[in-house]
Order: sequence, then C-alpha cells, then structure tokens
Amino acid sequence: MSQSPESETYSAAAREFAGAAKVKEIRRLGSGNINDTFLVATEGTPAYFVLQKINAQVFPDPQGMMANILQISDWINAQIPRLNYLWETPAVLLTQAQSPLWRSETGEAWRALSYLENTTAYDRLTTPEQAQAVGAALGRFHALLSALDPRRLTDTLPGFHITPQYLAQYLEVLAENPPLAPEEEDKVRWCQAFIGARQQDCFLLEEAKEKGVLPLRIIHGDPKVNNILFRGEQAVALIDLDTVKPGLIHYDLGDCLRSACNPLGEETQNWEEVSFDLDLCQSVLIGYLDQGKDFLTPLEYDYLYPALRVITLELGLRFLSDYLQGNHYFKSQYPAQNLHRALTQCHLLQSIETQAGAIQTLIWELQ
Ligand code: GN1
Ligand code: MG
Repeated sequence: MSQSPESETYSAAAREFAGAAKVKEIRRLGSGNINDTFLVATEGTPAYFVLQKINAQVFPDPQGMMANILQISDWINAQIPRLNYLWETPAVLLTQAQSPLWRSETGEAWRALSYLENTTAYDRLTTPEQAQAVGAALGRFHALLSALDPRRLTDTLPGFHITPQYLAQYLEVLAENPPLAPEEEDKVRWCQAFIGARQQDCFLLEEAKEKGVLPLRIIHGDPKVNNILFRGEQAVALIDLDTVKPGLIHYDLGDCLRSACNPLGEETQNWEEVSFDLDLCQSVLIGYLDQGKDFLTPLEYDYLYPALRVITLELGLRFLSDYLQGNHYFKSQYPAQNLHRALTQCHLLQSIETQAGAIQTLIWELQ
C-alpha cells in the first residue's frame, strides 16, 4: 500500500473501526457519486467491513445522519424476525471510543458498516424478475418504516429533493453566463431548452406536499438500482441510508423507476439511444405495489406518473448545474461527464413523455 496522506488517513480510519482485528487490505468499493467508499479486509472478525469518508460539503451534519441511520436500523432490525421474506440491514460499527463516527486530524468524518457478503448490486437491470425484486425491496423498505413517525428523524439535508430549489440554483447558474467549452455548447443548449420547457413541472410535488394532498413519510432518498443488494434472485437490502429523511415517497418511487427502467444506465455515452422500458416499469410497479397497496392513498397513486417526470427532470438539472459550475458536487472522471449524465436524464424523460399514456394506464390498472 502506498504511503500517500490519503492512504494514511484511510488506514488510520480502518484501524479505528477494526477493533482488535488486524487490517489486511483496503480497496475502493462501488460507484457512489458523493462519498469515498472502501472495502476493508481484516485478519480477524469481522473479516470484511465497509469504510466511508463522508463528503462534508454534501452532508454537513454527519452526527445527525448517523443518528438517523441508527434509529432506522434498530427499527427495521426489531421487525426482521417476524418477516416472511429475507431482509438485511448493514450494522453500524463503532470506534474504540464507541462512536459511530471517527474524525481525522483534519476533521473529516469517517464511518463503517458491516459488509453483507455474497450479495450483488447491479448498475443496470436486464430482466423483469430483477425489476420486480427491486420494486418489492423499495416497497418493503417503505412498509417497514411506515409506522415510524417521520418527525423522529432529523432532516439532515434540508434542500435535498426539493425540486424548486434545484431549479432556482440552476437559474442562478445560468444567469451568471458560465463559459462553455465550444465542443459541448450544442449539448448544453439542447439540455437548457429541454429543461426550460419543463420548468413548471418542478413545482408539482412540492405544491402537493404544501397543500397536504400528499402525506409525509420516511423516504430512502436515493433508491437507485445499485443501492439494492441481491442475494441470488432476491433483493434483500436497501443500502446507502445517508439520505433517509421525512419526505414524499414519490421521490423514491420515481427515482427507483427512472433508474431501474433505463437499461443503458445513467453512465451511458449513448444518450440519444436512452429509453424508458415499459416492461421493466410494469415489473417494478408490480413488486412495489404488492406492499404499497396497503398504505398508498388514491391521491398518492395519481401523483406517481408526475413524480417519475419530476425526479428525472430534477436529476437532469442537478447534473447540468454541476457541470456548469465546474463539477463540485458529483464526482466525475472527465470534465463533460456531468453534462453527459444530464443528457441521459433528459433523453430518458423524453422517452417517458412519449409513453405517458401507457405508463399512466399501467399505474391505473395496478391500482
Ligand atoms: C448521488 O452518491 P450516490 O451515487 O449514492 C446523489 C443522488 C443521485 C445519484 C445519481 C446525496 O448518489 O441524489 O440520484 O447520485 N446523492 C446525493 O446517481 O446527492
Ligand atoms: Mg447515495
């Protein structure tokens, strides 16, 4: 292992959470856009665990975040013995001082979670069975938390999934007239026109929330497909609980659908070919509603299709804003990556809109 300052910090963090076990190896894990994630192998018990450096720019309250995670993990774990399906929640590991967080000398916050061995996460779904399992996992997660009072959780990310706020930030960025790379200018202008024509949609869910038309529940906040772990054919866990907070489950189901029903995935370079797969959508909804029918109100059904549009638009404009601001929020491997991600979400939304009638019929038939 090299001795860069970075590796010295993550080695120190790993030792804090490893307890008496000797750390054998540390390697990067997963494809998250925000936090730095590592898999730690030890010579003792646990043999593996997941170590994460929390991105302080995105998550200003790591303590509140860990308190939320501990609360919902305890709540779910208490129900697991009575469930008639397999469900798992990564355990929060504690430092030698019994804290769920470790601070480096420079103040970075680190945490560790147990590693669910022999599980798989997919960046893209290919079969209806996978899609149904993904939908079921999200429905189960919501059902498991449906009796927990949302007011018991802290909103550690106040502007997160408040689409009008992302729109306002985006418009501010545009007003500053950021310089554009000539080779990307046409793509930016295309996205800008596409988003501009849909600005009013950004208000749909928040207005419904403010009017009390849609109830506040506990949401995951980021149920994209690679946050769902499979053990064999079954989806057994929804990981990445950083964004769990009180909110509209519409953001969750919309986010899950936009991610699960895009067979090319959100990192494709082939954005013009991106389309929304109706069969996968049907399977996700069947899986979800098997649970959701017990708690969804009729009005909540009415907002499912709008939610799919809003969340896809929201992510498109978040990626575009970040590109225009110089890629400070979402990690990127090359300068235009966030622009390409924005194009992908816009094309996905275009495909959703051309299939509006069919998607709405599906939702109506499954109600
Ligand atoms: C971010 O870090 P990651 O990949 O789990 C983002 C989500 C986006 C997602 C898109 C806190 O999630 O909102 O939907 O990228 N998380 C945050 O891939 O902003
Ligand atoms: Mg996340």
